[in-house]
Amino acid sequence: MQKQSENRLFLIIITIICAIMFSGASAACSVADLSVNKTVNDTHPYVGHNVNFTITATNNGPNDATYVMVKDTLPSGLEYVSSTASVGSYNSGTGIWYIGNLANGKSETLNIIAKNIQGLGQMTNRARISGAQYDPNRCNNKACVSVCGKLYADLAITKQVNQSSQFVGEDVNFTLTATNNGPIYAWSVTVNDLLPAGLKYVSSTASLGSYNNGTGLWDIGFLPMDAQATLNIVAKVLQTGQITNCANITGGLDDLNPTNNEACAKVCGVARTDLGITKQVNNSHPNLGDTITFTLTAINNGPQNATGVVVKDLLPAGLKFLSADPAADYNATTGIWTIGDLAVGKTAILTINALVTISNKEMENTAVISGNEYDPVLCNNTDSVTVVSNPAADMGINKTSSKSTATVGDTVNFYIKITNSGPDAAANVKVLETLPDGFSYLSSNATQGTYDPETGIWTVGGLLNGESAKLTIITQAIESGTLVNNAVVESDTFDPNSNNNAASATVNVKAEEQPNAAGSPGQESVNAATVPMQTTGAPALPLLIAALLVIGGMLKRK
Ligand SMILES: [Ca+2]
Ligand SMILES: [Ca+2]
Ligand SMILES: [Ca+2]
Ligand SMILES: [Ca+2]
Repeated sequence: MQKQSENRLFLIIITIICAIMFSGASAACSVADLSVNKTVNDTHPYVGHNVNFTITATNNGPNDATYVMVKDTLPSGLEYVSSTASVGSYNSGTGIWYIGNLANGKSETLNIIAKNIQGLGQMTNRARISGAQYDPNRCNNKACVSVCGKLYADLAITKQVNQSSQFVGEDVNFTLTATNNGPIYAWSVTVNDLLPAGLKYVSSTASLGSYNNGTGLWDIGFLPMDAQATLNIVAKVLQTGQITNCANITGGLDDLNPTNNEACAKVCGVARTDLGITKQVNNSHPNLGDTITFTLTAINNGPQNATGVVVKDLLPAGLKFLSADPAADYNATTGIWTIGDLAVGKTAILTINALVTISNKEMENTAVISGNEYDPVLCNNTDSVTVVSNPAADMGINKTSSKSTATVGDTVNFYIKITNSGPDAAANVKVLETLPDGFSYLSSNATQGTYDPETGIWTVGGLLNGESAKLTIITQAIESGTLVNNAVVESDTFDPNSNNNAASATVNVKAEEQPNAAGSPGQESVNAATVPMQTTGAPALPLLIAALLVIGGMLKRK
């Protein structure tokens, strides 16, 4: 109906103009070759996207044109958005762009922006120009341009791992989530997730489609708008350090948002190995001055090889380092035993020789092992041995006699002194003091303990560091000769110096003088008891008595 009325109007106008011309006036029927051209900026607009049509109306003359208009009705599938005209205005309802006058040689333009609401398929937009003048060339009065709609879908992938770090040999769980953000359904959806080196496929579960661990392709297929599909992949960690696992998603449609089409998850492979140390000593109760040997055994219980293995074992006070084997691996100053690499199941052994420099002391010696790798079992990384050095007491003995020369029948005193020079108390001290033949025991006295003349044992008992005890034995010389009296001290306590544990006293005993013998044998013993040790010379009192006897005899003879 509209078109018919337009044509009618056109004919009326032409009739009027020509009637005037043919009425004898000078004017003749005007001729104007109008043409229209149409272009579009995008022949394949995505659904929901705009396209921009440019319509150009031109008067090719030779006369000016009037009542010029272009009719351009948008086809179904294209929705009017806006328009801009160089002259006149466009009525999207009627599709008419009324230009009015268009001078010979002039052009006017109209831009129409329309949205693709159809999606797929061809949409042809036509334009037709007309004016009041006679148009000798109708072939250029129409123009059309077609657009073909396209679809797209914004696919997205996310990827997560249940643990950011995991021990080598253990599993991690990756979760992939594929999403179709639309605006329409997607097909031929595929996720590529080939596990990188350092991860070994164990198993997988997909909510949609299937996963091929050989190709790494998760074939989802059809994925509705706003729908999600998930894939769980269990993989074993094979190596240490960071391992990056990426996945990307593609589909049969264009994806206008590529930023969310790849996702990566990182897992850090952690090495672990169980190092252990044991420590032994060959003598846990040594004496002062002993050399003891520690044996350290380091072991790698696996499951991985160990690197940077060191053992710290500093000798405690009271133990002086002597040597180590292997010597180069042990630093006695720092106490560090450097092992370095230690393969699974391997052991390393170090021996340390140490001198015991303190007595009566409990010394704990600890070794601690460590390496570069994580050690899940710490209770075997330390081992200690306790060395308890025995008490030590340097017992010394000194022995003298009241005289170095004597006559048979004389009383001879033996003086025995024992001293504990420490450093500790001496327990159960005894002195073996057996009189040699030639002396007859008379009596004895001791500052501590008792002397048994039958056994010759002076049982002293305990002596503290620095304490002394004395024993005096009173004897009578009954035989002549060079008589040696030995004495030996001992105790249950270790004696670090055995050089001073024995002493002796020698007495030269002469035979009794027969002619002038006077006095009883016991006379001298009484005097000797009052005379302290006298190693040389003769007692003064017997000489005095002998002199008095000689003088007495001389007087009788007179
Ligand atoms: Ca024309
Ligand atoms: Ca995307
Ligand atoms: Ca360990
Ligand atoms: Ca001694």
